Amino acid sequence: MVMDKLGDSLQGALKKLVRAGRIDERTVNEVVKDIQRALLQADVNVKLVMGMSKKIKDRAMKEDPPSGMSPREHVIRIVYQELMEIIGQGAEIKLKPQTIMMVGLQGSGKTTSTAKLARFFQKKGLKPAVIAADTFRPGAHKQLKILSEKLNVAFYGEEGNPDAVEIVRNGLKALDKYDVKIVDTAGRHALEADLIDEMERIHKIAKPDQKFMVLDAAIGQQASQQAHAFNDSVGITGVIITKLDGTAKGGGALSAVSETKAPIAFIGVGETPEDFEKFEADRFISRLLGMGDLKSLMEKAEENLSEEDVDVDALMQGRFTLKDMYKQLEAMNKMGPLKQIMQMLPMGMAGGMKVSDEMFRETGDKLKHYRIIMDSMTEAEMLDPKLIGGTRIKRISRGSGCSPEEIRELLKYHKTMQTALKGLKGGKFNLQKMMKKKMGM
Ligand SMILES: Nc1nc2c(ncn2[C@@H]2O[C@H](COP(=O)(O)OP(=O)(O)OP(=O)(O)O)[C@@H](O)[C@H]2O)c(=O)[nH]1
Ligand SMILES: [Mg+2]
Repeated sequence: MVMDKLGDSLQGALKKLVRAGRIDERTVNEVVKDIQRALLQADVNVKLVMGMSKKIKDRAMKEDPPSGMSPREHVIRIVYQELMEIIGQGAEIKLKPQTIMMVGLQGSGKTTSTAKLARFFQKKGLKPAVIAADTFRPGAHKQLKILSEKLNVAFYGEEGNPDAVEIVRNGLKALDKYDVKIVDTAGRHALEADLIDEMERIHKIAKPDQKFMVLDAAIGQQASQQAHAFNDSVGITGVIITKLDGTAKGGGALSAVSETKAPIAFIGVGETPEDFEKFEADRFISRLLGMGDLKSLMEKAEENLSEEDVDVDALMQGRFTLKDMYKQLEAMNKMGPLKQIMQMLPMGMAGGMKVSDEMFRETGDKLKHYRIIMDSMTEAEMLDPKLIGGTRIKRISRGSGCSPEEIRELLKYHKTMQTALKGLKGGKFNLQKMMKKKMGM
């Protein structure tokens, strides 16, 4: 998972609060020490960490818990708020026609993020198009072309033309009828004169509404220098932090960017076009702290499911037939790796489990079997699984080539999901309630 290690350590620290008999100065000190260690390991700046820990300590000892909040919850809330403070709010992304210019050093993930961004707007119902204005690196044109073809996104490029500015000018004209035009530019290994000059000229022609700087999370704290440098030359409106899936230094990059006051717009969490998230600090931190993230799960679901796919109202009332489950499995398929979905569930729902890659693979295989089994059921059985008795199980087993045990397991799985969904109904969206449950308070 993204920033797994930091998440684990922070969750470990908060668990100390639960285990402690009383929340006194000693407990708070211990928890704060653990948090310090966790943040430093994630490459967050020492000064920032020290400042934050002092604030947590002071507030935890001096402020009275708001009414109705236990001392434990109070401390957790302070930790949450102070983390928000160092990560900052995400950038505002408007869902309307606009031109976006991508800038960043070589290999930071500009081209990949251009495609991901196009996908993002496409899912929101806008018509995106991309322009290949990297004439510096051989193959850049082709790379973006292939990516956009896969996504069914309009592409403009002029292979062989070395004049990036001209390409952008022509491209914007040719793509006039598209809503969101994203310009991929060349990267260099450092912010040098050539690059600045080209960026400025493209900037003048494109008059972009957004200028996103793409930044590799692996550079950690140094992100701050880079953000400053790009900001000084073209004035960036948002930062895309990529490769958060592959580094332990994500905390450094996130906090350093936040310090420069350039808001973080998106994060890249893998190589496929779906591995991309709009950055929202509160969700991000909830997830780090292991409090689940129903909000983003729900949004992800909304984006990918059309209404006929799932009857959300029925689900919320606990009406969850095998047919619904089948649709859900299909939807999950659409949504991409199961692992990502599971990570967005609150710990309670995923059973508080730490799931290994292996288990995810197994679960994925299982779901495939489940679908085969359900294909052998009748419509009536799908709507009312109680109809499925011993003889029917045998029939379905023969029809699907799966064992009767597996069919029983599927029925049990359906029951569990049904119960879980009933639980969802009970207002678990409330953060405090979720925390309480998770922390056993
Ligand atoms: N794991 C992971 N890999 C990423 C992510 N974003 C980009 N990459 C990979 O990073 C490498 C470089 O990405 P590009 O998009 O080509 O980078 P670029 O900034 O366009 O590079 P230049 O055009 O050479 O300046 C590719 O192998 C991408 O697949 C991410 O969020 N996670
Ligand atoms: Mg590129």
